[in-house]
Amino acid sequence: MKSWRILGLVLVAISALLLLAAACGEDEDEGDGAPTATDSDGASPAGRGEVELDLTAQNTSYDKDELMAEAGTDVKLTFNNKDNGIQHNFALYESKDSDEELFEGDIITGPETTTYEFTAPEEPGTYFFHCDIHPTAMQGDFVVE
Ligand SMILES: [Cu+2]
Repeated sequence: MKSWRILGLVLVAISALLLLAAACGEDEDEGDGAPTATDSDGASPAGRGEVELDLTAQNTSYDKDELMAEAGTDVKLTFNNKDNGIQHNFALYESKDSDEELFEGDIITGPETTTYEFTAPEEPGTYFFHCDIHPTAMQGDFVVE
């Protein structure tokens, strides 16, 4: 009977400690979280912006040899293939010599327009894009700031 009561008291004490710990933890989170969210909107993943870019393919060449986006932004790339009966796409690579494809846009046959959506790389630098069908004729730099 006596030991049962002690066990009960111990359990109550443990629960009280756990509740206290949880309450403290929450307070700390709120304290840390609020200023960070307002201070650096650009650095928080939820605060990342969106950028709209466009690229046209005509006579088996792109109308731009450079596209730009901020690191980690959601890119909406409107791709206009004006070449009647010819297939083109946009594909993003780590570098010109890299086989590592960061984004592969669906190939479309002109005349057709599509929108590619992808996230710009997190690391600033100069990346590379080309058309997978005409990799040497259609290429450019994808600059991440
Ligand atoms: Cu092409």
